[in-house]
This record gives sequence, structure tokens and C-alpha cells, in this order.
Amino acid sequence: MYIHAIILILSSVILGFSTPAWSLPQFDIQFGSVLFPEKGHEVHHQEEQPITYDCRACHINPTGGGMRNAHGRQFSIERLPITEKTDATEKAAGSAQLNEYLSIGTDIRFAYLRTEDEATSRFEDSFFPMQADLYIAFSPTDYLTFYYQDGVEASGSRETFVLFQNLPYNSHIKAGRFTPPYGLKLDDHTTYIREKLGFGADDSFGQDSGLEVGFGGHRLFGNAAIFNGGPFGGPGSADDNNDKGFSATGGWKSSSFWLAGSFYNNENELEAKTYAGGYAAFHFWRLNLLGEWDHFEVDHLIASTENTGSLYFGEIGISLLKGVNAMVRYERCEDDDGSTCIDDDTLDRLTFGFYLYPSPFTEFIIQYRKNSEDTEIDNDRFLAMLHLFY
Ligand SMILES: [Ca+2]
Ligand SMILES: [Ca+2]
Repeated sequence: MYIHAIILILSSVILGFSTPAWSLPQFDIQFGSVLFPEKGHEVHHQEEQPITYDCRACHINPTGGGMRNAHGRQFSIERLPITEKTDATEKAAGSAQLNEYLSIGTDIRFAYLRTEDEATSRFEDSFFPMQADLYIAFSPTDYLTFYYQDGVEASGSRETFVLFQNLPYNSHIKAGRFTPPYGLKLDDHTTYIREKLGFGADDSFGQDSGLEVGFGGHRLFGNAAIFNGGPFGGPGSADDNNDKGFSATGGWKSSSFWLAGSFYNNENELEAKTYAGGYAAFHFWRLNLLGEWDHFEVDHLIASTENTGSLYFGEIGISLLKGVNAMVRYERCEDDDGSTCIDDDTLDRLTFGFYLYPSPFTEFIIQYRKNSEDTEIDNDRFLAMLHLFY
């Protein structure tokens, strides 16, 4: 069994491609009160860890995304799917923990994308594997984890780091290659709040090499990182100057309300980028509300031009029944000279979608996105995606 896992890992390392998975803040806010109640002791959080409403409740990476921890796996068989948990799925979830020290995980996303004729997307009518990643985590002690991600698709972006964890105040130190902490960190890399800020697929999801520190308390959380920030940044890039990129995010999360802020600064010989923003989430009844606002300033140093603008994101999700969610999402990008916002001729977006969890470890997404421009063109988009995760 272990030999098979190692062979699989080695072969994916040799293939040398990968893409990161991202966290789902929707889950945090939707299920916060169920999984992490304010009072009393509950369920499946690891006993040695304090209850936190933050990404690290379910992911090994404290800033979210990628491999799930034991609690995340338990959540994905118990709370998420339409079907009830069985002994078989419990056993399957548990088998991710290969032994006391070694655990594995995976994300596979297979998508179908269709766009209207006037869209600039090359995925006009395409099936494609968006992601096929394998994770491995080796934790020789409670305080140390070696984290590896590799797979096919989206070459050049893999999170790989050493993590010192369970430090005082549930804090951590991370050293390696990772996506710097900023904003809601949605799983959808095409949202403006990711794509327009350099956390999209064209920018290797913003990954860079550096150091991060953070903590996840019962309600307060914070994460900060320094990274190379080179003009040709991205995974594995070296730094040819003395400037370092910096980002941080932090705030307050309870089981039904979040309020947090983010900051990002990165200067190199080509450009200087500064972002600041806030995000919030709210849960009541069957509804989840998520919102993020970001202000950005990009100085193009060679051309001596400057562009400032704002990004707006709002989402309302509703849990129709267990394992069946619907959402509507509004996005807007506006800036001074159009160099950030209008490169794809899109200013406003409205996205409608259904998120189904028919069985454990399975997600099925269908989405329709209406793109609106000052000069209207036919560029709406339809997405269907099967996502298997473990
Ligand atoms: Ca630098
Ligand atoms: Ca349009």
C-alpha cells in the first residue's frame, strides 16, 4: 500500500505538473455553528487543537486549500453529501491516514466549459482536466509537517512547504512555496478577487517562495508572509533584487459572522502593486452571504503610469437540502485606465450555480455566468465540473 503511494507520488513528481486546490469559505460559514458550536464540546475537531472557525479547521495548510486533515475528511463524509455516513465511508476516510506519520489526499477536477462566440476564452467548447493532484503530508511529530503537492495540469504551481504547527496560540511558521495569504481565497480561480490580483491561473495562483507566520484562535486569526516577489515571480523563481513582497490577512470569525481585512505590497523593477481590502461573511437560516472589497494600485515603473481601481464580490448561497446548494454571485471590476479591468472586456458579472454533493468525496458543479460590458458582446459562459476530493 505504502509502496503504491510512493510510486504514485514519484511518478507525479516526474510528470512535474500541478495546480493548487483552494478552500471553500462557504463551508466554514455555512457549517460553523454545526461543527464548531459556540458552547459545549463537539464532535470531530482534533482534541489537542482549539476550536477555530478558520480554514485550518479542515485543511493542513493553515491558510486553506489543498489537502484536508482528519477533521476535513470527517466533515466531507458526514455533513456534506446527500447520502448518510456509513461504516464503509468512515473506513475510506480513515484510510487516508496511512500510518501514524503519513497521510495522503487528492483533488481531481474534470470540467466542461462552453462560451459564447465573442468570448476571448480559448475554452470555447472544451472538456478538460482542470486539476489532478496528489498530496502527501509527513508529520513526524505533532509540531512538524512536511507538505507536498504534485499532479497534472497547470504546470509550475505546487505548494510545498515545511510547517511548524501547534505552537502557542495555535500558531504556525511556514517555509516554502505557497500562495501568500490574502482575502477570501475562494476555490474559483476565475473570480475577479483572485484573477485581477494575481492569484489566478495565468499567474501560477500567486505562488511564491517565502516565509509565513500565523495563528488561528477561537475567534481571532491572522496570517502574514514575506516572499520573493520578483517581476517574473511564481513558483521556484529566484529574487534578483532586495525588495520582498509582503501580504497579511486577519480578523474575527465566529460561527455565523466574519469580519477581516487584507493587505498586499510587492515592488520590483517592473511594477509596484499595493492592495488593501476587507471581507465578511454571514450565516443565518439556510443562507450564506460572502462579500469582499479590494482597492488596488499598480504602478508600471517603466512606462511611468499608474492605475488604481476596486474589485467587488458578493455571493448569496442557499442550502436547499443536505448536499444540494445553490448560489448567485455578483462581481465588478472598475479602474482608472482599464489596464487591469477591461483586458477581457468585462466589467460586471453575474454567476448562477448549483453545487451538488451526491456521495462522499464527490462534488458536481454547474454554473452559468453572464458577463456584461459597456459595449455588450456575446461572451457568457457555461461550466459543468466534476470534482473528486479525498
Ligand atoms: Ca523581490
Ligand atoms: Ca457580454
